[in-house]
Amino acid sequence: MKDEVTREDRVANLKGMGCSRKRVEDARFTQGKGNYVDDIKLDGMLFGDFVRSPYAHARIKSIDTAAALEVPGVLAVLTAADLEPLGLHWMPTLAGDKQMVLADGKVLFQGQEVAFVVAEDRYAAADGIELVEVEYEELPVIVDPFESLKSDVVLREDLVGKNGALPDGAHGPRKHHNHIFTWEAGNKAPTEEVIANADVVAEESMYYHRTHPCPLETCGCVASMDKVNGKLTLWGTFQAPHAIRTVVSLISGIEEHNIRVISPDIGGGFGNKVGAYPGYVCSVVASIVTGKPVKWIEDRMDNLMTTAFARDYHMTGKISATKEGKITGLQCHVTADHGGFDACADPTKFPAGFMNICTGSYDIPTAYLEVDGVYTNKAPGGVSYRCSFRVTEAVYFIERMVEVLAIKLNMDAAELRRINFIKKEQFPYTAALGWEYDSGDYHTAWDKALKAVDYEGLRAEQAQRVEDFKAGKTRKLMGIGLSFFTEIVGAGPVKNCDILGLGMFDSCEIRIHPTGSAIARLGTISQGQGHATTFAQILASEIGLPADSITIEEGDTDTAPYGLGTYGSRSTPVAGAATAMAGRKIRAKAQMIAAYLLEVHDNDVEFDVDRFVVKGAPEKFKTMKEIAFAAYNQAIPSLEPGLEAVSYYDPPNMTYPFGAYVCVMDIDVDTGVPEIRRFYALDDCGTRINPMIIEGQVHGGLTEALAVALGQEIAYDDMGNVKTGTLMDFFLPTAWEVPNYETDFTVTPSPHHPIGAKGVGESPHVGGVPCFSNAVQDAFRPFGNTHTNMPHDHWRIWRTANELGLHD
Ligand code: PCD
Repeated sequence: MKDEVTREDRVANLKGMGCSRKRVEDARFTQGKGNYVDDIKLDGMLFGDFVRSPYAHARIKSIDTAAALEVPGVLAVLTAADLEPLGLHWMPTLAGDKQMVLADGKVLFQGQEVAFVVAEDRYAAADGIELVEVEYEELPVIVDPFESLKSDVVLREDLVGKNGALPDGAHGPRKHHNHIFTWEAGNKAPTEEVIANADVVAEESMYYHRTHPCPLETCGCVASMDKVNGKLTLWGTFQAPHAIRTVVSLISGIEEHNIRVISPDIGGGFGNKVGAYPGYVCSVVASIVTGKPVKWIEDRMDNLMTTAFARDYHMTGKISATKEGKITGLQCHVTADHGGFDACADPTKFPAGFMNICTGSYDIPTAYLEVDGVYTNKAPGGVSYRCSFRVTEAVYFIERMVEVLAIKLNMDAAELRRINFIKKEQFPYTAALGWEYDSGDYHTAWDKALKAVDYEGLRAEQAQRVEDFKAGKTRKLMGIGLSFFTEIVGAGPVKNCDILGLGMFDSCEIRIHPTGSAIARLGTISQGQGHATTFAQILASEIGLPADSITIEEGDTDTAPYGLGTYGSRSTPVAGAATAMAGRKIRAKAQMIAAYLLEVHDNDVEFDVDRFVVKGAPEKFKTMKEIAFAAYNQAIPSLEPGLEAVSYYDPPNMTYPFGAYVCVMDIDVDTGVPEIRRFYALDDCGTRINPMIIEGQVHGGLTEALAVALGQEIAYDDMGNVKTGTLMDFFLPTAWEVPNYETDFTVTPSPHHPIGAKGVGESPHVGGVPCFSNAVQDAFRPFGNTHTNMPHDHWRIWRTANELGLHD
């Protein structure tokens, strides 16, 4: 029988950092007790929905709303003409551009919002939409950014001055009326020189296709203007509720204290819910006009066709090396298709996000990157989709370039990586394109990964397979996909990262209750990541109260401290740090209280798991629970009552998680069907808060990576019609397609983060896409393939086999 509570018991009781604590939010979610936006039902609530353009580019000659207004239940139809007097027919985008809220004179992409029908319910709104008569005059459609830059057709007439003058855009001079910006990093001339004089140069062009995060829950909101007290409440699927409040205030003129933004439960965000959409503005206006709450909820097609897409990067690269394989230089040019409006959600100074992390995990002395943003007749957006700001594109680029270089050098791609990795002793490492990587140990991770999969054995098996294939003994090829990635997450230092002028710090406010339980509120917002579970674990370890006694609350701007929200895997690096720092303030005050209660000097007590102990006398202690009570019940000289703390944390740097992935794939050359035999993922996200949640994040991210690499895309035809606007055509993997993932880890803490943690949510996607793609490419390498574009769906894989003559 155990009669003494050991120190281990006390640690276990906290369920603090490092513990695979079960997700506290799941009790609700698995019982249908979640509270999503569409669950909100208010008295007299109306429903608004959009008339959307069937054309990708057309002039609007007229809009006749008379018949729609006759429909029983339809109360109002808003058009740009109604919004114009309020100055709300256009709105600013996060990228410094502006975007039509409702079509003003023309439409620029299929599905664009033309009119907003407000009705008593969703069905009446749908009937009304059918009867709004819009007369369009079709204009030439441009879906190719290269053509766009050559075309006489002006997509954005609003951005061309009199006499055809081209005023600068938000990111400097524009070269053409359909050009948005040019963004450079690194040194052009020295890089060109290195490449011109190199022993070996590999060149490749690749298209990272347009895709979409497609969260299970679509975007939506409920706006409720209380005209009596002048307060606007806005519930919505917002990944950044405070930023939305500020934006709503700036564009509506309603003072910020009169706006309450609430993000309730969110059914997946994946970057899709960072930006501001016309639906939000129209719902607010409709609520002000009607004096009633107005709900707007997208359907699946609306979501896929019109809300923020991801990628659409055409990348061309050159990589140079010595004969031995030491990389000497890297050059990258991107033509970035931004659609009709530049509505990316990157920090202000980074119009191409963190694409300048494209030197990857390698010690590349010289590099140059140039990105041209271009308008086309496609939906706007360009948010992340499980990649902080174009890191997925950057990692895909470098991980393909390294493979292409290995082919050129006739070298093993794993070995080529190994000899070029940044070495452990080089950290903090400043990359040629400017970032300072905080910490890393790439060789250890790589060796562990290759050993775990028996890399040598796999290569031998693959060679045998090629022999067998040539001998007609099999029709299946084997591909070994490798990728090693470095992520950059935790935007970010306020000095270089802001969104709309709002510095990207984050926050945590803690209140300890007298009986030793607590509530902590953060500026971030979970969309499924499990913050209510993990942030309580950070606090449990920092303040010595059980995680089960700590409530985490996020997403209500009336109660939560100001923060920039959850995307770019920034919650752990930034709000997680704020949580630890606020916890330490609590602990500092607790120390004074404990010393007073124990009648010793402040410096004579020390923290131990869940208590303060008199140094050298472990039997003399006060538990945090006792201290909490004393904070409210004792008059302690020179200390205020209560136990609360707040921290606004501006991180000194981003964090740089990394990982080593290997995919083993069999490909049937006659059907083009890939079969994933094995997927091994080693992630290093520094200190691990909840290993089980990390594993779940990795599974989720890898599955989205599989989707993107092997079939998911938003495709357009020449007329700008979206060909993949429903789940019949848009590939969303199910348990059927998903392999068994093997996860692994190393731990290289971030030296500047208070608990050494780095983000992890995006990593598996960032590293996963090139890994799946490299596996496909590698299977065909022995037959002369260097590169084929994603998505590698069955048809494209079959076509590659065909083009390589494997069907002859
Ligand atoms: N963690 C731990 N540890 C470490 C890290 C982390 O534990 N070291 C955990 C935390 O706590 C949490 C998670 O994990 O819970 C995550 O985190 P992070 O990384 O920090 O992140 P966040 O910020 O929180 O989040 C964000 C992300 C993103 S970005 C995305 S896309 C996605 C992810 O997240 N999304 C999502 N994941 C997820 N999941 C879910 N479920 N849902 C969702 O929606 Mo973007 O930018 O937005 O594109």
